[in-house]
Amino acid sequence: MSESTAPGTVRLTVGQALVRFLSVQYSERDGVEQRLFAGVMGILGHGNVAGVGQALLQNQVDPAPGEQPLRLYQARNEQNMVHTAVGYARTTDRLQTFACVASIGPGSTNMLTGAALATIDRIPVLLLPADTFATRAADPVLQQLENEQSGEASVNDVFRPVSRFFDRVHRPEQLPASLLAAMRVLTDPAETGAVTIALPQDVQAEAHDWPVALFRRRVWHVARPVPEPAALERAARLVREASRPLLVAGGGVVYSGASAALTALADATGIPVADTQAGKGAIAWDHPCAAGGVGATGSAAANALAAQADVVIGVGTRWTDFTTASRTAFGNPEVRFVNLNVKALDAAKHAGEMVVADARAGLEALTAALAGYRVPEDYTREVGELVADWVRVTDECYHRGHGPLPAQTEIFGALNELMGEEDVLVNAAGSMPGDLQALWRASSPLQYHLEYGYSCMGYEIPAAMGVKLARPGSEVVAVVGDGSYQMAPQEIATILAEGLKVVLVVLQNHGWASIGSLSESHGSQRFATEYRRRDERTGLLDGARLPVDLAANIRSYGVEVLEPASVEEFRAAYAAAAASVATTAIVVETDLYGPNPPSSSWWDVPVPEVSRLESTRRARAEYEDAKRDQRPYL
Ligand SMILES: Cc1ncc(C[n+]2csc(CCOP(=O)(O)OP(=O)(O)O)c2C)c(N)n1
Ligand SMILES: [Mg+2]
Repeated sequence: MSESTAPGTVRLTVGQALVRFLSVQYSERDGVEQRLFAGVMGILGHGNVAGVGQALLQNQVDPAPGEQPLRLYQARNEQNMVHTAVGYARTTDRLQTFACVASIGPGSTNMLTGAALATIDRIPVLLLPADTFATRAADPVLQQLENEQSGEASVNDVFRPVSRFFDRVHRPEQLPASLLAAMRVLTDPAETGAVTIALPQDVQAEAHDWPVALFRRRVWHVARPVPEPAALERAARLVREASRPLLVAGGGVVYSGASAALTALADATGIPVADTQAGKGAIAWDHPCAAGGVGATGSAAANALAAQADVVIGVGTRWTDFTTASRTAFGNPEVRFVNLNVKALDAAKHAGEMVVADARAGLEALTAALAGYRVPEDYTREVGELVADWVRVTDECYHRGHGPLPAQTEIFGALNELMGEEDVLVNAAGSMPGDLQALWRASSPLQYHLEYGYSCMGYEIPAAMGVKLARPGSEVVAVVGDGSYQMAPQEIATILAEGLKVVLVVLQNHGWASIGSLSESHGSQRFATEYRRRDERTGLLDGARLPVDLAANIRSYGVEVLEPASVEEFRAAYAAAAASVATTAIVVETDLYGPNPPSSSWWDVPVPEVSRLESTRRARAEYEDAKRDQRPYL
C-alpha cells in the first residue's frame, strides 16, 4: 500500500514513480493520440531486480488507480532490446516507443550499440540503465568501475555522446524534471534519439512523497514546424531556375507521413524523386517520377540524374556518404542544394538553402510556392528512359537463373513478388542493403525497413520483433546474413515466448559477401572475410569451411526451418512460411560471389598509400583516380 504523508502527494519509490509516470504518457500528432510507451523491454539483475523490477511487477499485478499496464518483455540480450524498441518506434513513425531497463555494469553497457544506432537513425528510445549506489554505502558494488580521478565516474557515462539527453538521478527530487526533459526530447522530431536516465540501484528503492500531479495523463504534441516564408521563397526561387532538378527523399519524409505530399509535388512539377535507404517507398516505385535509390548503392537511373542535376532538393535526409557517393554523386560544378529538414543540422549541409520544417508541411508549402513550374519535357522523357532501362536491369537481376547456387538478387526478386504491400522486409547489414537499395520495388515506405544509419549486424531479428509488435497484421520478414545471424540470434527465444510470428530468411554464404568483395576491390585479397578453419600451413583462415549448421541452430529454438535448394523451392518455402501461424525460418544457400546489381557509383574506403603487396598498390592507384571526382559542395 502506498500512503500519502502530505495532502496531494503519494508515497512511492523512485522505481514505482518512474513506472507510473511512463504508463500515462501519450503522444499526439494530427489529432491522434497514442501511448508513448508500448511497454518495457528488460533484463533484470541486482541493479534493478528489486528496484524498477519490483515496480514493473506491481504495475502488472496491483496497479494504482489510473496507472496503465506497462508490460515487461524479457529479452535475451540488452543490445537487442534497443533494436526491438527502434523497430517498433520506426514502424509507428516515431510516435511510440519502448523503455529499456538494464542492470548495472555489462547489462547497461550492452545497450550502448543500440543507443548509438537510435541516435544516429534519429529514432526515439528511452534507456534506463541501472547505476552504482548514490550513497556509495556498499562500494565497490559488483560490476562497479573505480576511477581514482573521479568518484562519480560510472560505466554509464559512455552513454553521454550517444544520447540526445542524459541524466543520472542521484536523489528522488530530481526525477520529475528529468522525466519531463526526457519526454520532450523523445517527442521532438528534430532532437529525438536515445534518451538515457541512469538510475543508481539504491535510489530506485528509495521512497519519496510525490505530487499526485506528476502522474496525471500527459500528452506530448509532436510538432509539425512550418517553413519560414522567406526561407521558402528562397528555396522556391532556386528550384524555379532549375532545368534539371532532382529531389532526394530520406527517412524524414516517411516519419512525417509525407508520402502523399511528396507524390503531389512530383505530380505537379514533374521533378524526379530518388530515395535513400530510409526513404525508399516514400514515393511508389512505379510512379513516373520515381528514379529509385541514389548514391553508392543506387540505381543507374538516379545516379545519372544526380550526375547532372543543377538543383538537388533533399527532403528529410542526413546526406550520408552512401547517399552522396562520398561526395561524388552530384557532378554538376554549379550544383546547388535546397534542404528541407526539421533538423537545422541537416538543412545546413552542402551549403544548402535551408528550409527548417516538418517534411509534410514543407512539401505542401513548396508545392504551392512552385505553382506553375514544371520541368522541361525533354527532361521528363530522359527520366522515363533511364528508369525503363533500370526496370530491365532489375528484371535481369531478379530472374538471372544463376547456378549452381542462386544469386541473392533472385531471392530478393521472389520476395519482392511474393510479399504484400502491407508486409515488411527488415534488413540492416552485409551485401543485402546495397542490392535492396538498388533493386527493391517498394509500393509504400512500410514495406522497406532498412537500418542503414548504423548498419548494425544483428539488428534484423530483434527489430523484426518490434515491427511485428507494431504491425501484428503484417507479415514481417527479417532477411539475415549468416554473419548477422551469428551476431544475434538470441531474440528468436523472445519472439517465441511472446507468441509472435515472424519469417526469418537466412542467406547462408559462409562469410561476408559484402566485406569480401570490398576487400578484394581494395587490394586486401578477401583476407579474413569467410568462415573457415585456420590452415596451419598458411597461418590464415583459409582452410575448410566450418560445418556450422545454422538451420539446426534455429531448429534448436523450436522453430520450423525450411531449406530450399533453388529459387523455385524458395518460393514454395516462402508460401509455406507465410501460411504458417508460427515463426518459420528459411535457410537458403546463396552464391558468396554474387552476381550483384551493376554499380554506377563509388564509396570512399581509403586504400593504404604504401604497401609491399602488389594487390594493394594497384587498388591504391584506382582509389586515387576515383578520389579526384570528390569535392565539397560549397
Ligand atoms: C556489428 C557490426 N560489426 C561489423 C560490421 C561490419 N560489417 C558490415 S557487413 C559485414 C559482414 C556481414 O556478413 P553477412 O551478414 O553474412 O552478410 P553478407 O555480407 O554475406 O551479405 C561486416 C562484418 C557491421 N556492420 N556491424
Ligand atoms: Mg554472409
